[in-house]
Amino acid sequence: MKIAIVCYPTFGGSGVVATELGIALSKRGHEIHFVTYKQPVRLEYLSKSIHYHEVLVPEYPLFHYQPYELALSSKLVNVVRKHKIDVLHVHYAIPHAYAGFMAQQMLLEEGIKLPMMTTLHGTDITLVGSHSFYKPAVNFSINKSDIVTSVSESLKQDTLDIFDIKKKIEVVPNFIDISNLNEHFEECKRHMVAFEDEKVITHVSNLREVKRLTDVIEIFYRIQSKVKSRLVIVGDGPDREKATELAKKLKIRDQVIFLGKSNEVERILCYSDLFLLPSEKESFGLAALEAMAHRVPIISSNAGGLPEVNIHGVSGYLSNIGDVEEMASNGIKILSDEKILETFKNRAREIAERFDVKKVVCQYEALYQQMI
Ligand code: GMT
Repeated sequence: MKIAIVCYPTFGGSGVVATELGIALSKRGHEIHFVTYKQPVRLEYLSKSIHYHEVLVPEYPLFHYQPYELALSSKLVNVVRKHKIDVLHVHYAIPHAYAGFMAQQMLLEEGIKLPMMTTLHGTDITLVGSHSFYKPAVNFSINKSDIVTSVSESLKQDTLDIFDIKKKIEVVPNFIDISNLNEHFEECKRHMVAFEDEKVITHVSNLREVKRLTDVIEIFYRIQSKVKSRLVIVGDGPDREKATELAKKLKIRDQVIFLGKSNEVERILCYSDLFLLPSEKESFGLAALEAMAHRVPIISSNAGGLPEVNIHGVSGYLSNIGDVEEMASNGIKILSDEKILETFKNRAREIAERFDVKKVVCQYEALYQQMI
Protein backbone atom coordinates (compact mmCIF):
# COMPACT_ATOMS: atom_id res chain seq x y z
CA MET A 1 0.00 0.00 0.00
CA LYS A 2 1.00 3.63 -0.44
CA ILE A 3 0.34 5.35 2.86
CA ALA A 4 0.55 9.08 3.65
CA ILE A 5 1.22 9.83 7.32
CA VAL A 6 0.59 13.24 8.87
CA CYS A 7 2.03 13.94 12.31
CA TYR A 8 3.91 16.40 14.49
CA PRO A 9 7.60 15.91 13.74
CA THR A 10 8.69 16.59 17.34
CA PHE A 11 9.84 14.51 20.35
CA GLY A 12 6.20 14.22 21.55
CA GLY A 13 4.73 10.73 21.82
CA SER A 14 2.28 11.12 18.92
CA GLY A 15 5.08 12.02 16.50
CA VAL A 16 7.25 9.18 17.79
CA VAL A 17 4.43 6.63 17.35
CA ALA A 18 3.62 7.93 13.84
CA THR A 19 7.28 7.75 12.81
CA GLU A 20 7.91 4.30 14.28
CA LEU A 21 4.70 3.05 12.64
CA GLY A 22 5.83 4.40 9.26
CA ILE A 23 9.22 2.71 9.65
CA ALA A 24 7.60 -0.60 10.68
CA LEU A 25 5.16 -0.45 7.73
CA SER A 26 7.98 0.27 5.28
CA LYS A 27 9.80 -2.86 6.54
CA ARG A 28 6.66 -4.80 5.62
CA GLY A 29 6.81 -3.60 2.03
CA HIS A 30 4.58 -0.52 2.13
CA GLU A 31 5.54 2.83 0.63
CA ILE A 32 5.38 5.58 3.25
CA HIS A 33 5.02 9.32 2.67
CA PHE A 34 5.41 11.56 5.74
CA VAL A 35 3.74 14.93 5.22
CA THR A 36 4.65 17.49 7.88
CA TYR A 37 6.52 20.78 8.45
CA LYS A 38 9.88 19.24 9.44
CA GLN A 39 11.52 15.86 9.05
CA PRO A 40 10.33 13.82 12.09
CA VAL A 41 13.04 13.63 14.79
CA ARG A 42 12.92 9.83 14.95
CA LEU A 43 13.20 9.48 11.17
CA GLU A 44 16.91 9.05 10.62
CA TYR A 45 16.93 8.04 6.99
CA LEU A 46 14.83 8.37 3.86
CA SER A 47 14.75 5.63 1.25
CA LYS A 48 12.92 4.24 -1.72
CA SER A 49 10.11 3.26 0.62
CA ILE A 50 10.21 6.21 3.07
CA HIS A 51 9.59 9.68 1.68
CA TYR A 52 9.22 13.03 3.39
CA HIS A 53 7.22 15.96 1.97
CA GLU A 54 7.68 19.28 3.70
CA VAL A 55 4.71 21.57 4.24
CA LEU A 56 5.87 25.14 3.68
CA VAL A 57 3.93 28.08 5.05
CA PRO A 58 5.52 31.25 3.69
CA GLU A 59 5.19 34.40 5.78
CA TYR A 60 2.78 36.96 4.37
CA PRO A 61 2.33 40.29 6.18
CA LEU A 62 -1.47 40.23 5.88
CA PHE A 63 -1.69 37.05 7.92
CA HIS A 64 -1.57 37.46 11.66
CA TYR A 65 -1.60 33.62 11.85
CA GLN A 66 -0.05 31.60 9.03
CA PRO A 67 -2.66 29.19 7.55
CA TYR A 68 -0.97 25.82 8.22
CA GLU A 69 -4.13 23.73 7.66
CA LEU A 70 -4.52 25.28 4.21
CA ALA A 71 -0.92 24.55 3.27
CA LEU A 72 -1.17 21.01 4.67
CA SER A 73 -4.38 20.15 2.83
CA SER A 74 -2.97 21.55 -0.44
CA LYS A 75 0.25 19.58 0.06
CA LEU A 76 -1.78 16.42 0.72
CA VAL A 77 -3.73 16.90 -2.51
CA ASN A 78 -0.47 17.26 -4.48
CA VAL A 79 1.21 14.27 -2.80
CA VAL A 80 -1.85 12.03 -3.28
CA ARG A 81 -2.15 13.00 -6.96
CA LYS A 82 1.56 12.55 -7.69
CA HIS A 83 2.24 9.36 -5.74
CA LYS A 84 -1.16 7.68 -6.09
CA ILE A 85 -1.59 7.34 -2.34
CA ASP A 86 -4.04 4.63 -1.19
CA VAL A 87 -4.71 5.75 2.38
CA LEU A 88 -4.15 8.75 4.63
CA HIS A 89 -3.34 8.23 8.32
CA VAL A 90 -3.36 11.35 10.48
CA HIS A 91 -1.95 11.34 14.01
CA TYR A 92 -3.31 13.89 16.52
CA ALA A 93 -6.69 15.28 15.54
CA ILE A 94 -5.75 18.96 15.67
CA PRO A 95 -5.54 20.26 12.99
CA HIS A 96 -4.58 17.15 11.02
CA ALA A 97 -8.02 15.49 10.79
CA TYR A 98 -9.53 18.81 9.72
CA ALA A 99 -6.89 19.36 7.00
CA GLY A 100 -7.21 15.72 5.93
CA PHE A 101 -10.97 16.07 5.51
CA MET A 102 -10.49 19.17 3.31
CA ALA A 103 -7.93 17.28 1.18
CA GLN A 104 -10.42 14.40 0.83
CA GLN A 105 -13.12 16.81 -0.38
CA MET A 106 -10.82 18.48 -2.92
CA LEU A 107 -9.70 15.11 -4.28
CA LEU A 108 -13.27 13.88 -4.50
CA GLU A 109 -13.99 16.73 -6.94
CA GLU A 110 -11.43 15.04 -9.24
CA GLY A 111 -12.95 11.62 -8.70
CA ILE A 112 -10.18 10.48 -6.31
CA LYS A 113 -11.36 8.70 -3.16
CA LEU A 114 -8.84 8.94 -0.31
CA PRO A 115 -9.81 7.02 2.85
CA MET A 116 -8.63 8.68 6.08
CA MET A 117 -7.84 7.20 9.48
CA THR A 118 -7.47 9.50 12.50
CA THR A 119 -5.52 8.32 15.53
CA LEU A 120 -6.31 10.19 18.73
CA HIS A 121 -3.32 10.55 21.04
CA GLY A 122 -4.41 12.31 24.21
CA THR A 123 -4.10 16.04 24.60
CA ASP A 124 -5.90 16.51 21.25
CA ILE A 125 -8.93 15.21 23.19
CA THR A 126 -8.38 15.80 26.90
CA LEU A 127 -6.65 19.19 26.93
CA VAL A 128 -6.69 21.13 23.67
CA GLY A 129 -9.52 19.56 21.67
CA SER A 130 -12.06 19.83 24.45
CA HIS A 131 -11.68 23.63 24.58
CA SER A 132 -14.61 25.50 23.07
CA PHE A 133 -12.17 27.29 20.72
CA TYR A 134 -11.66 24.04 18.84
CA LYS A 135 -14.35 21.59 19.96
CA PRO A 136 -16.86 21.91 17.06
CA ALA A 137 -14.12 21.51 14.43
CA VAL A 138 -12.50 18.57 16.27
CA ASN A 139 -15.87 16.87 16.80
CA PHE A 140 -16.72 17.34 13.10
CA SER A 141 -13.42 16.05 11.75
CA ILE A 142 -13.39 12.98 14.03
CA ASN A 143 -16.89 12.07 12.81
CA LYS A 144 -15.82 12.60 9.19
CA SER A 145 -12.81 10.24 9.48
CA ASP A 146 -13.39 6.85 7.84
CA ILE A 147 -11.80 5.07 10.81
CA VAL A 148 -10.98 6.50 14.24
CA THR A 149 -8.50 4.84 16.57
CA SER A 150 -7.36 5.74 20.06
CA VAL A 151 -4.19 4.61 21.82
CA SER A 152 -5.94 3.30 24.95
CA GLU A 153 -9.33 2.25 26.33
CA SER A 154 -9.16 5.19 28.68
CA LEU A 155 -8.72 7.69 25.83
CA LYS A 156 -11.58 6.07 23.94
CA GLN A 157 -13.83 6.58 26.96
CA ASP A 158 -12.67 10.20 27.39
CA THR A 159 -13.42 10.88 23.71
CA LEU A 160 -16.92 9.43 24.02
CA ASP A 161 -17.52 11.43 27.22
CA ILE A 162 -16.23 14.77 25.89
CA PHE A 163 -17.44 14.72 22.27
CA ASP A 164 -20.56 13.69 20.41
CA ILE A 165 -18.99 10.84 18.45
CA LYS A 166 -21.03 8.90 15.93
CA LYS A 167 -18.20 6.63 14.84
CA LYS A 168 -16.91 3.43 16.37
CA ILE A 169 -13.53 4.03 18.02
CA GLU A 170 -11.03 1.19 17.64
CA VAL A 171 -8.37 0.89 20.34
CA VAL A 172 -4.92 0.22 18.91
CA PRO A 173 -2.33 0.56 21.66
CA ASN A 174 1.05 2.20 21.24
CA PHE A 175 3.93 -0.15 20.69
CA ILE A 176 7.67 -0.71 20.86
CA ASP A 177 9.98 -2.48 18.43
CA ILE A 178 11.49 -4.99 20.87
CA SER A 179 13.68 -6.67 18.26
CA ASN A 180 15.25 -3.35 17.33
CA LEU A 181 16.14 -2.08 20.80
CA ASN A 182 19.71 -1.06 21.30
CA GLU A 183 20.57 -3.45 24.07
CA HIS A 184 24.33 -3.30 23.94
CA PHE A 185 24.60 -2.79 27.65
CA GLU A 186 28.38 -2.78 27.46
CA GLU A 187 27.95 0.63 25.79
CA CYS A 188 26.05 1.86 28.81
CA LYS A 189 27.76 4.93 30.25
CA ARG A 190 26.33 4.66 33.77
CA HIS A 191 29.57 5.96 35.31
CA MET A 192 28.98 9.31 33.53
CA VAL A 193 25.94 10.08 35.71
CA ALA A 194 26.29 8.11 38.95
CA PHE A 195 28.75 6.40 41.29
CA GLU A 196 28.80 2.60 41.57
CA ASP A 197 26.77 2.61 44.78
CA GLU A 198 24.06 4.97 43.52
CA LYS A 199 20.77 4.11 41.83
CA VAL A 200 19.71 6.03 38.72
CA ILE A 201 16.15 7.35 38.63
CA THR A 202 14.88 8.76 35.33
CA HIS A 203 12.09 10.98 34.05
CA VAL A 204 11.52 11.67 30.33
CA SER A 205 8.94 14.19 29.10
CA ASN A 206 8.30 17.57 27.53
CA LEU A 207 8.39 19.08 31.06
CA ARG A 208 4.92 20.58 30.69
CA GLU A 209 2.51 21.20 33.56
CA VAL A 210 0.58 17.94 32.93
CA LYS A 211 3.76 15.96 33.71
CA ARG A 212 3.88 17.35 37.30
CA LEU A 213 7.64 17.82 37.26
CA THR A 214 7.69 19.23 40.79
CA ASP A 215 6.17 15.91 41.95
CA VAL A 216 9.12 14.18 40.25
CA ILE A 217 11.48 16.30 42.38
CA GLU A 218 9.41 15.71 45.57
CA ILE A 219 9.38 11.93 44.99
CA PHE A 220 13.11 11.86 44.32
CA TYR A 221 13.77 14.00 47.42
CA ARG A 222 12.08 11.36 49.57
CA ILE A 223 13.72 8.40 47.82
CA GLN A 224 17.26 9.79 48.00
CA SER A 225 16.93 10.25 51.77
CA LYS A 226 16.70 6.42 52.06
CA VAL A 227 18.45 5.11 48.92
CA LYS A 228 21.64 6.69 47.51
CA SER A 229 20.55 7.88 44.08
CA ARG A 230 20.63 10.42 41.25
CA LEU A 231 17.76 11.82 39.20
CA VAL A 232 18.24 12.16 35.44
CA ILE A 233 15.67 14.37 33.67
CA VAL A 234 15.47 14.09 29.88
CA GLY A 235 13.54 16.61 27.76
CA ASP A 236 12.92 20.30 27.94
CA GLY A 237 9.92 22.51 28.53
CA PRO A 238 8.28 25.28 30.53
CA ASP A 239 8.51 23.66 34.00
CA ARG A 240 12.27 23.10 34.02
CA GLU A 241 12.97 26.34 35.89
CA LYS A 242 10.36 25.64 38.58
CA ALA A 243 11.82 22.16 39.12
CA THR A 244 15.36 23.52 39.34
CA GLU A 245 14.30 26.02 41.98
CA LEU A 246 12.57 23.31 44.00
CA ALA A 247 15.63 21.06 43.81
CA LYS A 248 17.77 23.96 45.09
CA LYS A 249 15.33 24.66 47.92
CA LEU A 250 15.38 20.99 48.96
CA LYS A 251 19.20 21.01 48.73
CA ILE A 252 19.34 18.19 46.18
CA ARG A 253 20.30 20.24 43.11
CA ASP A 254 23.68 18.42 42.83
CA GLN A 255 21.91 15.07 42.52
CA VAL A 256 19.59 16.18 39.72
CA ILE A 257 20.93 16.10 36.16
CA PHE A 258 19.03 17.86 33.38
CA LEU A 259 20.12 16.37 30.06
CA GLY A 260 17.80 18.38 27.78
CA LYS A 261 16.21 16.99 24.62
CA SER A 262 17.75 13.76 23.44
CA ASN A 263 17.39 11.42 20.54
CA GLU A 264 19.29 8.79 22.48
CA VAL A 265 16.88 7.99 25.28
CA GLU A 266 17.90 4.31 24.97
CA ARG A 267 21.40 5.12 26.16
CA ILE A 268 19.94 6.70 29.30
CA LEU A 269 17.32 4.01 29.93
CA CYS A 270 19.93 1.26 29.72
CA TYR A 271 21.43 2.40 33.04
CA SER A 272 18.20 3.48 34.74
CA ASP A 273 16.85 1.61 37.78
CA LEU A 274 13.51 3.37 38.17
CA PHE A 275 11.30 5.62 36.01
CA LEU A 276 8.98 8.30 37.42
CA LEU A 277 5.81 9.42 35.60
CA PRO A 278 3.43 11.13 38.06
CA SER A 279 1.39 12.86 35.29
CA GLU A 280 -1.90 14.66 35.74
CA LYS A 281 -3.06 13.31 32.36
CA GLU A 282 -1.56 10.54 30.23
CA SER A 283 -3.56 8.79 27.54
CA PHE A 284 -1.04 5.96 27.33
CA GLY A 285 2.46 6.82 28.58
CA LEU A 286 4.75 5.83 25.73
CA ALA A 287 7.76 7.07 27.73
CA ALA A 288 6.89 4.50 30.43
CA LEU A 289 6.58 1.70 27.86
CA GLU A 290 9.98 2.59 26.39
CA ALA A 291 11.47 2.45 29.88
CA MET A 292 9.82 -0.92 30.61
CA ALA A 293 11.21 -2.36 27.38
CA HIS A 294 14.64 -1.48 28.79
CA ARG A 295 13.81 -3.30 32.02
CA VAL A 296 13.06 -0.19 34.06
CA PRO A 297 10.24 -0.43 36.65
CA ILE A 298 7.71 2.43 36.76
CA ILE A 299 6.40 4.58 39.57
CA SER A 300 3.48 6.47 38.07
CA SER A 301 0.16 8.08 38.75
CA ASN A 302 -3.00 6.19 37.82
CA ALA A 303 -4.08 8.89 35.34
CA GLY A 304 -5.76 8.01 32.03
CA GLY A 305 -4.29 5.00 30.25
CA LEU A 306 -1.33 4.45 32.60
CA PRO A 307 -2.97 1.46 34.37
CA GLU A 308 -3.21 -0.24 30.93
CA VAL A 309 0.59 -0.04 30.55
CA ASN A 310 2.10 -0.05 34.05
CA ILE A 311 0.63 -3.02 35.88
CA HIS A 312 0.33 -2.30 39.61
CA GLY A 313 2.63 -4.50 41.70
CA VAL A 314 4.04 -6.15 38.56
CA SER A 315 5.94 -3.67 36.38
CA GLY A 316 5.88 -0.99 39.07
CA TYR A 317 3.28 0.82 41.13
CA LEU A 318 0.38 3.21 40.52
CA SER A 319 -0.79 5.91 42.93
CA ASN A 320 -3.34 8.70 42.93
CA ILE A 321 -2.24 11.89 41.19
CA GLY A 322 -0.17 13.99 43.61
CA ASP A 323 0.38 11.29 46.22
CA VAL A 324 4.15 11.82 46.31
CA GLU A 325 4.47 10.09 49.71
CA GLU A 326 3.08 6.79 48.40
CA MET A 327 5.01 7.05 45.13
CA ALA A 328 8.26 7.61 47.05
CA SER A 329 7.62 4.76 49.48
CA ASN A 330 6.89 2.39 46.56
CA GLY A 331 10.07 3.56 44.86
CA ILE A 332 12.06 2.87 48.03
CA LYS A 333 10.44 -0.59 48.28
CA ILE A 334 11.67 -1.47 44.78
CA LEU A 335 15.13 0.06 45.05
CA SER A 336 16.21 -1.04 48.52
CA ASP A 337 16.35 -4.78 47.83
CA GLU A 338 18.39 -6.04 44.85
CA LYS A 339 16.23 -9.17 44.51
CA ILE A 340 13.00 -7.17 44.43
CA LEU A 341 14.54 -4.73 41.96
CA GLU A 342 15.59 -7.56 39.65
CA THR A 343 12.09 -9.09 39.80
CA PHE A 344 10.47 -5.77 38.89
CA LYS A 345 12.99 -5.21 36.08
CA ASN A 346 12.24 -8.61 34.54
CA ARG A 347 8.49 -8.17 34.86
CA ALA A 348 8.60 -4.64 33.38
CA ARG A 349 10.25 -6.14 30.31
CA GLU A 350 7.71 -8.99 30.16
CA ILE A 351 4.79 -6.55 30.18
CA ALA A 352 6.50 -4.38 27.53
CA GLU A 353 6.74 -7.41 25.25
CA ARG A 354 2.92 -7.49 25.10
CA PHE A 355 3.17 -4.20 23.17
CA ASP A 356 5.61 -5.40 20.55
CA VAL A 357 5.24 -3.68 17.19
CA LYS A 358 4.64 -7.03 15.45
CA LYS A 359 1.36 -7.41 17.32
CA VAL A 360 0.22 -3.85 16.60
CA VAL A 361 1.33 -3.03 13.05
CA CYS A 362 -0.88 -5.75 11.57
CA GLN A 363 -3.90 -4.21 13.35
CA TYR A 364 -3.26 -0.95 11.48
CA GLU A 365 -2.74 -2.83 8.20
CA ALA A 366 -6.08 -4.62 8.63
CA LEU A 367 -7.83 -1.29 9.29
CA TYR A 368 -6.23 0.29 6.18
CA GLN A 369 -7.48 -2.66 4.10
CA GLN A 370 -10.93 -2.26 5.59
CA MET A 371 -10.97 1.43 4.56
CA ILE A 372 -9.82 0.68 1.03
O1 GMT B 1 2.68 13.67 26.55
C1 GMT B 1 2.71 14.65 25.82
O2 GMT B 1 2.53 15.77 26.25
C2 GMT B 1 2.96 14.46 24.33
C3 GMT B 1 1.75 13.86 23.71
C4 GMT B 1 1.75 13.96 22.19
O3 GMT B 1 0.67 14.23 21.71
O4 GMT B 1 2.74 13.80 21.51
O5 GMT B 1 1.66 12.50 24.11
C5 GMT B 1 0.39 11.89 24.03
O6 GMT B 1 0.51 10.86 23.04
C6 GMT B 1 1.40 9.80 23.40
C7 GMT B 1 1.48 8.83 22.24
O7 GMT B 1 0.23 8.27 21.95
C8 GMT B 1 0.93 9.13 24.69
O8 GMT B 1 1.81 8.08 25.05
C9 GMT B 1 0.88 10.19 25.81
O9 GMT B 1 0.35 9.56 26.98
C10 GMT B 1 -0.01 11.33 25.39
N1 GMT B 1 0.08 12.41 26.39
C11 GMT B 1 -0.96 12.78 27.14
O10 GMT B 1 -2.06 12.27 27.08
C12 GMT B 1 -0.69 13.88 28.11
